[in-house]
Amino acid sequence: MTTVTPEPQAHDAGSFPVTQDLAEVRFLTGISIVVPTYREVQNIPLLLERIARLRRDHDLTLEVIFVDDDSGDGSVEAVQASGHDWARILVRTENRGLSPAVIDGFRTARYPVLVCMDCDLSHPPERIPQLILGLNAGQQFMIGSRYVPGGSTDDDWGFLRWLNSRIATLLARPLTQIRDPMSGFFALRKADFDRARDLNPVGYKIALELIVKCDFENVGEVPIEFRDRVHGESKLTFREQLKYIQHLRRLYLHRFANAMHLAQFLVVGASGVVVNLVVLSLLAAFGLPDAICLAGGIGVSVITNFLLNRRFTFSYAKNGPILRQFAGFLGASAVGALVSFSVSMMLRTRALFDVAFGLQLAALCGIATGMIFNYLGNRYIVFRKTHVRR
Ligand SMILES: Nc1nc2c(ncn2[C@@H]2O[C@H](COP(=O)(O)OP(=O)(O)O)[C@@H](O)[C@H]2O)c(=O)[nH]1
Ligand SMILES: [Mg+2]
Repeated sequence: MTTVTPEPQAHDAGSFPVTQDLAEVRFLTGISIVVPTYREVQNIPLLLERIARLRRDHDLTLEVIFVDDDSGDGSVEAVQASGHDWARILVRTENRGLSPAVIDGFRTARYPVLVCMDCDLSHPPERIPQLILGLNAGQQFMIGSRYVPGGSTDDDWGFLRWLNSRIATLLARPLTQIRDPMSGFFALRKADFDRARDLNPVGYKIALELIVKCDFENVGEVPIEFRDRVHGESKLTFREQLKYIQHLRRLYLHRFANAMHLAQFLVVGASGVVVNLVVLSLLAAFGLPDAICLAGGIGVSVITNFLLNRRFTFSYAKNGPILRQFAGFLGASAVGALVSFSVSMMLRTRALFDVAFGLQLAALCGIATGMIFNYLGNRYIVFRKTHVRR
């Protein structure tokens, strides 16, 4: 992670020193700026005006593509009225939503550098050259960030809105180390975008989706002053925020497939321990002999473990032949169960030590030993490494 720090005076939005580096931006290939819009008719001319100034000042080759979800509020006319031949608007009527709109815009972009930004003037277009300098310096993805030194949000961000944004960012931390992955202001190369596979953006967080699915490692941040919108309304609803949780789960499964399976397997195993202890304590309460209590606890927990693993951990196999799967599972657990039972009984009957263990403690020790056997059996027998054939 790198932070590309702008020149100190660049913090006052709008003014932008043309240093040696920034001058270089002129020689870069063209930039396609994609702006998802929904009911932004008032903001379109204001944004175009600022981009026009930027284009002039830096002699940039660029196009602006508004991707509108059929707002019907005069947005199309507003773009046409601007008279800029480098600005156009796509009107979508299907698969509505911010992220799909951005992806559609990127697909129709004609230049090798892609920029995405909001239409509501929250994102300063004057920072675009710095995003591009980051790409030039070897970054794969550059993001305009509120949370790196020099970045800020408007003062009237209420505590709840701030907290919400910070929690959302924290939940994404295992996926990316950048400070502001929630930002909708970013730049990347079209060639990298074209290589992205299984893009499946649910909701708002298109930058996060791209960083994870494109496996970007070099991501840089440029501080921005985030301005609250003056015209129109935010479309970030509570429903969108719920979709974010769903989006995160998919991204975690994509990035950590093996670890997610193991974690689910362990959670199911832990639930089995609880089931085991509850069942054996119930049977003991009826005054049944220890052997029956221990066997009952193991038997019931093997069944619940099987059902839960089939439903969650290995959910891809949940429609397979259940009896055959159960037989396989029993075979795999049999050794562990037998060890668990024997160890518990030996602890209980003083066959191992001089003291007799309590029933539950004996059961827990048995379970722990049985699990080690289960693991070793799977590791070295069921899933052993096969010999390399010549
Ligand atoms: N095409 C399209 N654009 C959208 C949609 N929802 C929001 N936008 C645009 O995406 C940008 C960010 O949305 P905004 O409502 O400002 O979200 P906020 O900044 O998180 O409050 C703005 O330019 C919106 O006009 C949508 O469903 N389709
Ligand atoms: Mg906004």
